[in-house]
Amino acid sequence: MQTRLTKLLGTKYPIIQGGMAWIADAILASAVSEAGGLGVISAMNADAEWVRSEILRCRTMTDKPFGVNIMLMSPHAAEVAKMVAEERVPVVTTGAGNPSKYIARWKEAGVKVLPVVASTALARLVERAGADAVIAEGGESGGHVGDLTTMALVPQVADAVRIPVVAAGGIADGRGVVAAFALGACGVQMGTRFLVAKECRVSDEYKKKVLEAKDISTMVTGRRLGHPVRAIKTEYTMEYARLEADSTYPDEKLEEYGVGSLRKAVEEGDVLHGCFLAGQIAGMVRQEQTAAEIIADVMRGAEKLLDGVHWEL
Ligand code: TUI
Repeated sequence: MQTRLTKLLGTKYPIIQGGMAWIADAILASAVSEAGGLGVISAMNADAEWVRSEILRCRTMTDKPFGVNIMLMSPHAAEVAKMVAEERVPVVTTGAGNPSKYIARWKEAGVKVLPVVASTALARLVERAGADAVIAEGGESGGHVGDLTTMALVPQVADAVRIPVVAAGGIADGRGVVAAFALGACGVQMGTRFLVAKECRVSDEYKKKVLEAKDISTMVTGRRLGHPVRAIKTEYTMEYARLEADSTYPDEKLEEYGVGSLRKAVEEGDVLHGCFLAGQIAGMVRQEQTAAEIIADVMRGAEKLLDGVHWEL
């Protein structure tokens, strides 16, 4: 299936894997890219040398295009931004901030730039700064979330910019892909469904939490500190919500309570202190599959719905 996104990225399918912090490594990214999507390595809070080693590792496992996601709140964002230009990675996606100051350097190095945006204002800004496409991510997604839903955000971003729009947040199957097309996107980004990929090396407890989740199993915490994140509801997130609502509990202690919780979920499977980031579609994710099976299943579903439909994508 060819769309403006597959032409831009040089991929077989219009599917990007979300740059999930602590989770999206060279193994997952190369598996998604080999399967015809765009695999993405998360730079999370790591330094440039760690990210460079993941890029080199990815290149040993695939010769297909892949990306690096730079979380702009990371203390190492600037050095990682410089390094991905040196390495000429095919694609950069960004999250949790405005990447405009880095875009010219990436473009000079031939890097395709796809910022994640949660508003039309940021979409317009990054288009003016030279972004190749935008990923419009609604608050149904896991991790750091904006205010708008995918349903409301994607068509407004599609009207606001001329560059291709990728929809993210709440998409897990072919129905979501076709809905994204109907809203004006020419591709999707999925994170939560890839959490249970065989090539995704999160703890077994993490996969179990996603597989057991139902529609109302996620919640958002962290609004008080300005970084709202969606995760699977657990004792830990409920306690965080209680502390957050308690105005006598200081911000610094709340911040402290959150430190390390994602790593504890991903690496240790710590169900008491871990924060299991996942999107609202976790309830639709029913089985562990290879990245190739996930992509084939999503595309089969989309193509079935699109049979006989002729859209300009
Ligand atoms: O970034 C994400 N998802 C993430 S980042 C992350 S790591 C983290 N851990 C703890 C606390 C906070 C982050 C986990 N998940 N998605 C992309 C995304 N970007 N969603 C929303 C935004 C966004 C929001 C506001 C992008 C820009 C923005 O405005 C920035 C500006 O300067 O205008």
